[in-house]
Amino acid sequence: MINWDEMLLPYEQAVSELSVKFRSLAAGYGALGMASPIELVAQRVKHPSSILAKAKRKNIPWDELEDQLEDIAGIRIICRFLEDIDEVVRLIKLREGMDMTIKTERDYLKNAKPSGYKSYHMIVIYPVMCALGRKNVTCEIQIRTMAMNYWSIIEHDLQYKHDGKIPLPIRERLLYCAIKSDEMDRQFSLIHEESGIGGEDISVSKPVLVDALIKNIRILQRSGKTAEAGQYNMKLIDMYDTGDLQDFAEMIEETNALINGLL
Ligand code: 0O2
Repeated sequence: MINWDEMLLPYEQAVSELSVKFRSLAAGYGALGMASPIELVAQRVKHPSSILAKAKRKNIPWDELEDQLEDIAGIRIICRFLEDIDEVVRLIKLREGMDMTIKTERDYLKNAKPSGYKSYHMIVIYPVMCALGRKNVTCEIQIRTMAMNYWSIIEHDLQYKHDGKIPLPIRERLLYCAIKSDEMDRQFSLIHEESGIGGEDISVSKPVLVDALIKNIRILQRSGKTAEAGQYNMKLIDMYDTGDLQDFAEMIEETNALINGLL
């Protein structure tokens, strides 16, 4: 008799902890004005009905469920660009021995599934200390682009709707979509490379810089540097329409220097 609450507890904790870790990592890039290779992080623990269905499909005995089903805990890392996938894989490998062990990797980017499915999978062992004690949780990390994710979510829903037997005409159209999605990923990669934005965050825009400058002005105001704060406020208003990104970046640097002088 399986006690589902007890069995799934460490898996729930593992996906919660891992999501926080990957989201924090992504936020760190943003805080430094750098482009994060991680766009989104999703987590899920497989529902008991899916666990039972998969165990049945793969002939896994009930008492070997946890040893043989490697994706009860699942983390999905969504990237903007194809090249970000390699970076995320590299970052995960750096964690080896730190907070996880990598068990296996499956590269469905180089070798797409016959369905057209593309993704990079890593099976990791992640130790948790939960209410029931310590447990090494096996977790599947899927890394893919937004385009791959879009395709796979729709295809996955169709698998369910058709009980795993998607009619041939739909499968053909899905394959066509997978090819188009692949083309889109490659075009975005080229645009990314050609625009020469390197490691900078392409979402850095005038509103982002203006907000950063106002944040600095407020720090100066609160620290008693009211004259300097007033001066930069006026400069900001004067240049709001005509200033370019470089002008705002320079003002941020100048105000950063003033703030550093306060410390
Ligand atoms: P769910 O509902 O997402 O959890 P295998 O029998 O060897 O092909 P295995 O051993 O589970 O499958 O490993 P694999 O192939 O790496 O697949 C693990 C997960 O990858 C799947 O879990 C899916 O999430 C995803 N996946 C694999 N192939 C496909 C595909 O063709 N289409 C889509 N949309 N997703 C896929 P589950 O348990 O199948 O599904």
